[in-house]
Amino acid sequence: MKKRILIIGASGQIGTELTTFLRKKYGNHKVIASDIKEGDEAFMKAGPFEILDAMDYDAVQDVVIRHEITDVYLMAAMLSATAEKFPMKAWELNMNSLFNILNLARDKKIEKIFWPSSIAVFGLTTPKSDTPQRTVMEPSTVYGISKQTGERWCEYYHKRYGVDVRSIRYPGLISYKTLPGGGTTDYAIDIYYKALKHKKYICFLNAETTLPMMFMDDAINATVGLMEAEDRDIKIRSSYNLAAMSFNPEEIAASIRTHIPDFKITYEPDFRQAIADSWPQSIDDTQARKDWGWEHKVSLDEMTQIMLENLKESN
Ligand code: AKB
Repeated sequence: MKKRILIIGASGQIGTELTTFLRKKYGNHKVIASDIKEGDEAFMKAGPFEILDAMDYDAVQDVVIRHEITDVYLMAAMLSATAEKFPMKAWELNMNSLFNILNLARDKKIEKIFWPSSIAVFGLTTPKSDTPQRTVMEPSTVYGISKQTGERWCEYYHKRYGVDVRSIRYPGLISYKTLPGGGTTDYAIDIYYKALKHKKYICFLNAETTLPMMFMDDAINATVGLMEAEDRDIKIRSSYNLAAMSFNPEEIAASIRTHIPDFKITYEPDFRQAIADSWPQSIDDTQARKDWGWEHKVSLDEMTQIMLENLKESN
């Protein structure tokens, strides 16, 4: 098979697990990991690794040509909370990296793109529960604005230049292998670390903040599933709604208490509360399930068990 994959942002939370998954599937030498910084040594040694700035068009093109890349997964981005602190940097990174890849595909230097969008594309005027695939979208965060704009450009490049671009609106993603950085949903990872270490957690969102979430294995299966789907089955070229579970901090704390009965959670909401309040509570992903057979597997309680078991072992 001619397929050769480049992952940009491979040392990040999603990139690390995606790289490992794709290397197992296609062979180590067929998956080129890249990031602006070096990652875990074992991970970098397992297959080809390039230091790469996603905003540097010439550098990205050079890696694409040298490694005869066919598919690119662009996982580099500045997430919601950090983006509020550095609005222009976030806009530059999130948009320029996308244009670099879209333009390489337009010029037929690569065949297929995966680009992650987010539930952050929705805003205060969007219906909060079972948010439909197509609805009002008035994002109020820099990150959300960049993702919504990105979605429009993806659809435009598909319609105008025939670019095969595929995308998912990720909910909050929970994993134990690599820490996330700068997101609003990150509390749902940190809480497991603190539960094991201190049996208490101070949450930066309030008790009732329900948000859509997903365990990383489901997210990786969805990502690769979408990339492997037949072209004719992909009906959405902006980005697909995707859902697994929704919970608030009180509910995840209750799930942790089934393993650590004296675990305590307290609340000190900060600027991230307003970001979370602008996002949906649950997502309708009927279209993804119908078009390319998406199915999630992991529930909140199953995820709690996996998280606690694995974090206990690694500590
Ligand atoms: C964030 O919290 O910024 C991300 C996201 C929902 O896209 N996890």
